Amino acid sequence: MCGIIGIVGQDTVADRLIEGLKRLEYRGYDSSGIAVLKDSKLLRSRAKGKIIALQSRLQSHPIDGNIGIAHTRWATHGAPTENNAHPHFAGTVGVVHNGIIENFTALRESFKGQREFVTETDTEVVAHLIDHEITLGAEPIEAFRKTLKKLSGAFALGIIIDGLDGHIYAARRGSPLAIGLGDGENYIGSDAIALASLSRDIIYLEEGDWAVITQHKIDIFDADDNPVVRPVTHTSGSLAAAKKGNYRHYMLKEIHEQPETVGHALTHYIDAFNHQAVSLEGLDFKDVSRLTIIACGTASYAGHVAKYWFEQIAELPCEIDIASEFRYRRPALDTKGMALAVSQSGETADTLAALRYCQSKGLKTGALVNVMTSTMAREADVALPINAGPEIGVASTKAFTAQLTSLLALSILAARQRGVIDEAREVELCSELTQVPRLVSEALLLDEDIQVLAQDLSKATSAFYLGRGALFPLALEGALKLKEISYIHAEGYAAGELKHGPIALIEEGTPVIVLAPHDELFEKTISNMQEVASRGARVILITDPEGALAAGHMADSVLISPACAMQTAPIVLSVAIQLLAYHTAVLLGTDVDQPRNLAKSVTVE
Ligand code: HGA
Repeated sequence: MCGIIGIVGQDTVADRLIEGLKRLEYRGYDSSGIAVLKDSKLLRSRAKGKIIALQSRLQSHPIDGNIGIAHTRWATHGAPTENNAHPHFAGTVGVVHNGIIENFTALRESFKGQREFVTETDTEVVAHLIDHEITLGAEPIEAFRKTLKKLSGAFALGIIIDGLDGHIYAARRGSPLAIGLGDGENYIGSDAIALASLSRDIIYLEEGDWAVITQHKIDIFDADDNPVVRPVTHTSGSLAAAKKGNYRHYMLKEIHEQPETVGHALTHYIDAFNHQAVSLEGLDFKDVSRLTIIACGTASYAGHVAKYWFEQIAELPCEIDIASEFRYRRPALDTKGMALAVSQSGETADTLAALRYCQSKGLKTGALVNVMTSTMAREADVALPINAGPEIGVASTKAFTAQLTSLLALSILAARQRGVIDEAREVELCSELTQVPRLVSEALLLDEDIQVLAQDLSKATSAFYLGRGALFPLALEGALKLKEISYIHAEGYAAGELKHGPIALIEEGTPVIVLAPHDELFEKTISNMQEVASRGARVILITDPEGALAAGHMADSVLISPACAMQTAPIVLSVAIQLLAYHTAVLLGTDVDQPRNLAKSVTVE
């Protein structure tokens, strides 16, 4: 959330900053802005809304220079107006910020009567603090260092100072920040994607680090102000390849990539030749007393599905908690337990805090992430990739199915390590899993049928998703997808729970999407389907060929997803719920890739 980029260049930077911002737009799109130093003077341009608005502002009123910082915002403090857009200026100082300065009110108060604040943001105070120190006579580096000591909360900062043409000051506490190395120039960016067209040699700042960056030099200091050297990571060129191609939206492209991305996830965890779960260095579930999965949003639903797998396949007690609750509820944890953080970006603030809490309690930790250079991947004892490639659509799709695939494979590994399955069962489970890429591509053939169904759904004001067992969390995910991108109110429910209250909401024509493959819970779910159908619900049954034969006539519409094993059904059925949300949103004309109020990679709590 909120994207930062900065360049200390040997040439003009405005176009390159805009290009970098576009890559970061998935992190926030309330407003954007750039600031440059031109003849030692700070200049800035900002615009409300998407980066395209800033770009046209720059076309009519160009600014440029050889050094600059830029920002795309997801507002936490202050409305998403042009005035609250970053960069924020105070005196000689220009600041871009990702995160929340928690003590900003007290800091603003400390300047009462001395300085005028012109925005509602927490960020503006950072510019004032640095400028204040400079006016008292401090060297800029000293002013920056002293300011960092006064801030509490989470931040990544990029700063340029009037008169100091050659320097960007940067800091990272809580929010991610990377430095890109160039030839005669250097860069900062929220992530390697932002820097993809500028540099592939990246230094990830560590927690508490701050840095002074010039064209030819990068000085990094740790939280105690000691000079430090951080390793340089060479990133792959694939980051630069995040393009929409012929697809109308990134989301649609990412839905269609799933046969491949699920396959990539599988390759890491399953030896498809021998049908075995791959042993992973540092990962042993044998003596683990309890697995605690922590995640937010869609990733938490992947964790919720995995709870069924770890308990049923590996007989490993497993709990799943939403990270924002987990981190503050002071959960009682067993030191023989293991915690697994699940996050696409590996930077989700609440999940990261929950992971650190588990570490502080002595638990072994793992991080299942898409970005292996992320903070979670670096801080957890074991980093586990999902290998989905860059996901640009804000509503997660291919990362979800890659998380599910990885988690199912890990539960098979856990089952073997704990001695609760024999070789034959392991072979059976692994071969079921290796069929998933094919089944997902077959499920994509439902696209046209789903477009037809979406027409009715797009007229609804409210919808329900029902499922049992591991398909209950998939019902939650189906409802979330619909809410996120179509803005239709939707609820996911455990099919057996509906009659304990929410069934009161069912009336003539209420759409109810029932997830019921022909498994051991099929009859039960179909009974629940009939309960809502007899109260006027318009039922869409998502099932497999056998389920369609048995109960298709009881539903208003049927989507026949390919037959698959019970354990893999949550992955295969994901495709139908994603496409249903997608086509509904397209019919409603919403901004599918960048839905309102949302942003990807939630780096604030
Ligand atoms: N608090 C700042 C930055 C917001 C942010 O990082 N969002 O993720 C603001 O509201 O502008």
